[in-house]
Amino acid sequence: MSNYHIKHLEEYFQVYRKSVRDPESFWEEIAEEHFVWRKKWDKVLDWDFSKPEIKWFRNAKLNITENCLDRHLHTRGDKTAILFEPNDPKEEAQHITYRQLHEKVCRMANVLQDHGIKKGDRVCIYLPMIPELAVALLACARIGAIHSVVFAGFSSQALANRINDCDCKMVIASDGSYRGNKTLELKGIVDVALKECLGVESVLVVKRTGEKVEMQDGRDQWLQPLLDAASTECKAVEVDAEDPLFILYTSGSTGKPKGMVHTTGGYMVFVAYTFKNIFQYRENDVYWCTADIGWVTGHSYIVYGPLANGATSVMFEGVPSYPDYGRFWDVVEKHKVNQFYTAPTAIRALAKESLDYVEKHDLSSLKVLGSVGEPINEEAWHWYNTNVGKNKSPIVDTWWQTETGGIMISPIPYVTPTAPTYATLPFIGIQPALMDENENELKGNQVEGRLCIKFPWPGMARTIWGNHKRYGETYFSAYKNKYFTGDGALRDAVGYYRITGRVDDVIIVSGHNLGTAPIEDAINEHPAVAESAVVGFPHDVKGNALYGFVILKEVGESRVRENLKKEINQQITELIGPIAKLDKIQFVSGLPKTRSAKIMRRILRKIAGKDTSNLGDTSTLLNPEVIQEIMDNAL
Ligand code: 6R9
Repeated sequence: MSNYHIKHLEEYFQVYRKSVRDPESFWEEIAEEHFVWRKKWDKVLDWDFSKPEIKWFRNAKLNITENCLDRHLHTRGDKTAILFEPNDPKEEAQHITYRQLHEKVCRMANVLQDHGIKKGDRVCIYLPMIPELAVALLACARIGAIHSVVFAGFSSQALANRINDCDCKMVIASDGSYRGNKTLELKGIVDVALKECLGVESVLVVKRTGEKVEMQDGRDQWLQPLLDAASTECKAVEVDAEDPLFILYTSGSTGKPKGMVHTTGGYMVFVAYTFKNIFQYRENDVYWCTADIGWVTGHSYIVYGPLANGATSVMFEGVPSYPDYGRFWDVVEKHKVNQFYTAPTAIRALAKESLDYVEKHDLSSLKVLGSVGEPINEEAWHWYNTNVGKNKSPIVDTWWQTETGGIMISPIPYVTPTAPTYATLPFIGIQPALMDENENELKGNQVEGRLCIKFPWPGMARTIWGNHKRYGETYFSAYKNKYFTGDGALRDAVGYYRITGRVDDVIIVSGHNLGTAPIEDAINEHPAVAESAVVGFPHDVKGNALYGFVILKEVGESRVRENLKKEINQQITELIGPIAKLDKIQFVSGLPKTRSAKIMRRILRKIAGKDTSNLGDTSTLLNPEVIQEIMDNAL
């Protein structure tokens, strides 16, 4: 038997050593014993980080939906696969069994095929957190189409860019979405986007809110009647282990968003194995991850990881504050949730509200608490541990990225002793390295540096869609033969890792990655703006918030300037989405620049964070005089 389910610390160390000593036979055993393949691989791993090229399970054939659905039908046909909890607590929850989910996926897969979608085609999914979203992912996977989910909070421009970047032929959207007491339109956003997307042949529309929408003849259709008419059987299309399963965009420190490409076989093995261990999932548990499927956490740990293990995965449409701040705990009590996985920003927001919201609910079902998306600060960790976990449910602080596909550094609950703010130990098969500025690996403990990974793992992204060169440059050029994460980390005296945050120009706001470059581009498109620089500053709920330093072409009167602030945020909302709005905007006459004309963000970050006692070395600045002015007027 392979070590699929780790149960104590000694076993962790033993299995970890095995996974590092002989990664190929380790992953081969896991892959062989716990998944169904149409054809086995002839080699487990081919890799060369200098190219970069990574291939797991060479020539193996499979369909991931046979692993997530078909194989459970005999043993778990009537078990709930997806437990849908709607935005409005008065609307009834839906328990979708494995058998029903299989049927729904087959129906939708048939509809996609009827619309000409074939293996390898890209389908953009722009849906709120309703069951059709999960069904749409799986329906694509069923027929070998590549899904590209765009979070339904992105603007029409951001949506259009993503659709065009990977040439989607189809968009699956809904009329609108519910978020707390608000109803948002989505189809209208799609319509605007599609003016720029000439390659999209069809739009399938889910009815959710009943908004009035415009349907373009010959292009747009309501999905439900098509599903009703479709067959409940659809043969799964066989794909290669290295065929792409999905594309998911993530912000980079420069340039446009990167379409990270995840392939099928390795991704499946990695997300399933991490899910099983990091949440210690047992057969009758109810597991809930509050992320949106628009982000990687939802892909890996609402859909693929849980379903590959035959788990019951809660899908929540709403927000933590509606109808009141007790909503999360209401859902935990109602569905007797055993594993609960959320983001520090949500914890901090809830910790500001009365404890009554937590205490009036019975949370005794909880066994494991998870955290993801950004570093969890000590205060939030303790609040979570004491009030939600009642000091008995371990917190798994899980560090990973869109690029890594699945969790990389995390405690295993009831196995690894936890410590606030520490993601603790590398997961099985993961070989982290901390690097100093001279590209040397920092050996031993009590060191701090840049976090790299030395050896491939099955869930890693294989390329950036349409730009393999950028993939190499972004992840494999900073340190020879290592994957560079963009994060800093320290390793303490016992070998535990703490992630210290991004070391590049990506800012994590409420757990969402935002690159400064696209935000600055959006600001600079305003006709009154000459130049801008965006940095993050600490925010007690969002973790970080955005501070923009903006140079105007003409200084103008203060009333005009106040209006300009609104217009700049409006511009950002239109080009990216409301998540990228600036909390503070300061108009400046210049930006601190190095002699090579690079903006010295380090200084701006200090000013934005009100930490100006030591600005560090400013001797290489071209225009040191602007610093005083910026500090004098800082917000
Ligand atoms: C899964 C996800 C990735 C970036 C990552 C890091 C930050 C995620 C974290 C964490 C500290 C954790 N991050 N989890 N930082 N502790 N437990 O969030 O993917 O959206 O691509 O973000 O998020 O900075 O590099 P993604």
